[in-house]
Amino acid sequence: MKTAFITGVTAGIGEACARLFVGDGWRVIGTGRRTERLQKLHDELGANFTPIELDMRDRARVVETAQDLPAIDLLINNAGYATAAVPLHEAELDPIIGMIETNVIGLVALTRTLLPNLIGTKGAIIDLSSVAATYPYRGGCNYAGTKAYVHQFTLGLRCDLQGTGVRVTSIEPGMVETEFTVVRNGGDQAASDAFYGGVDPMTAQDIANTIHWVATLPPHLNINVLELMPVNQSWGGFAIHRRE
Ligand code: 8X3
Repeated sequence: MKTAFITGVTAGIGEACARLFVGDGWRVIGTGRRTERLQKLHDELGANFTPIELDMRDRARVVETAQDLPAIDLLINNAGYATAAVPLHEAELDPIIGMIETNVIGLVALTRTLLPNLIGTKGAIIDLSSVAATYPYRGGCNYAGTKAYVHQFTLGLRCDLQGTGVRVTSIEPGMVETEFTVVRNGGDQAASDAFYGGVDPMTAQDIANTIHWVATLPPHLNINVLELMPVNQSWGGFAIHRRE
């Protein structure tokens, strides 16, 4: 039985991945901050799902958790979020630092600590980046920066892991309707509904299916980067300010 370690399973893409992989006969160890949701998922998925309460900002606990795991075949670095989409000169600093700690520092600490384990199993790493790594949007400079880090970290890791048999992939979705935009709008469900309204956005299940496809490809095949958007999302071009 193969084992996947998935961060951020209490909602959205991580939760859909936990369900899909357990349903496909994997053992899943899933982390999250919200105990009740972890317990609910445990009740639903049973013995093949092991919940671990973990805040990715707590680096000591991240390292301790990663050191204490059985053989892991697949690491899905999913935990991450965006702070309020306001221009940096109007934004509060502390939430931004927390996001960088989760999206980047926690991910690096976890991956670094788990690498000997993953090299031992000739496993795979799937990192959740975003279209924001490539296409900037107003109010997203730090979120985009974290996702650009994840993109480049993933590509660089492929170089480091050359010859080990470990596969590494960056998954880069656009609009996926999850709690992501509720969080990005400070808990405002209506703002999230308006953002996704009429778009036919991707679903967490769409991305989980893609991740599962990548993870179950033959071991000689590495998907480096995979960018996905709903058909109704594309690019807006440059914004130009003209003096009066
Ligand atoms: C966020 C992608 O398109 O919702 O990772 O801004 S989008």
